[in-house]
Amino acid sequence: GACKLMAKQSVALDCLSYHATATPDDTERLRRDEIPSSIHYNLYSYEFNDFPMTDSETCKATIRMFLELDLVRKFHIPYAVLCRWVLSVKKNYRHVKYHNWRHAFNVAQTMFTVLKTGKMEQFLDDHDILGLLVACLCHDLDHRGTNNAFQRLTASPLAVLYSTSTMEHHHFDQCVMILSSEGNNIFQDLSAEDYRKVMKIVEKSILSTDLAMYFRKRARFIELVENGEISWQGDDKKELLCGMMMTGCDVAAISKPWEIQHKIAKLVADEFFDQGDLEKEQLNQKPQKDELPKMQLSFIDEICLPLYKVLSETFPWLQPLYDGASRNRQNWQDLAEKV
Ligand code: 5BB
Ligand code: ZN
Repeated sequence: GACKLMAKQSVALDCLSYHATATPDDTERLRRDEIPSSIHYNLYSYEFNDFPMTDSETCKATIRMFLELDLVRKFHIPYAVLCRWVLSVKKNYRHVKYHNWRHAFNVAQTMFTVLKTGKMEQFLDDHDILGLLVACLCHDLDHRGTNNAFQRLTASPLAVLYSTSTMEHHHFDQCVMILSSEGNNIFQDLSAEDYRKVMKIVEKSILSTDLAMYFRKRARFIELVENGEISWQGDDKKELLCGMMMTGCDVAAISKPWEIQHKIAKLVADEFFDQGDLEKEQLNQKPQKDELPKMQLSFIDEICLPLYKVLSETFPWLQPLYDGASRNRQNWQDLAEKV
């Protein structure tokens, strides 16, 4: 009744109150900076590597993606607002080992490659493309390095607020909050109808990054493909396609050249084991210890290869994602057999 509602409101305030946006100085500096070309940043490549880049370069490369997709012109995004928004988004990622700004940036770059090199642009309209790029950049906002199960088990305020897809709902909330902060609304010139349309795509795309939704999505996707789907038009089919693309980009570290994949897997493992330490502390649980190569093999076999298989059979220009994951499977297999 009323008491429960009050409790929920205070939980919501607890979860939604704090966030910071970009400083005027940082915004002004970025606004004045020259934005190098996509070629300069290697943005069209499935083998893109962000490790050598500075944070400032990742912001400029992000702006280059908006320019190259012609979103700034088509949606009348004020350039200073775009600069401020990118910096604000970066600022609202925490310095956890894996689910940080660099991960979000890489997911966005993979989406860019999938749209351009992967030729997926042809199935989407401008609203979808804007929504997808924003969703990629925002899809893990304020991640704490712990998963949904951890939120539930520790009865975190977030889990009280959202019982399913807990973190993903929070990522979307954070995305909305940044957009509604003074000078951060890159959608400010959209009509009410376009605004609603793009926000719906952002929301559905962020929620679809909950891996718990992936298996259902994949089954429905395969069903459509087997029934000869080729147009992918219509809200439901579009949403499914965008969801599959989001997951494909979210886990694309698995398809990177081996040196990159190996480094990123270690970051994922570090974050997993940090959560394991917290579980021991807060829940008296024993961390389940398994070896990294074996864990990566099951991740590749159960999640990544089936996803990239159906995607590349349907959209041939996405084949490099399958091939990269397949090569890394062999590398992890070799390591698993060594010990
Ligand atoms: C993932 C789903 N989870 C509920 C149980 C464990 N699995 S898993 O066996 O596929 C798995 C995936 C196990 C270990 C993993 O990493 C150990 C270092 C991974 C893994 N996940 N490996 C990766 O390289 C990447 Br990228 C990912 C995706 C990032 C984590 C996504 C969040 C999943 C939380 C449920
Ligand atoms: Zn992610």
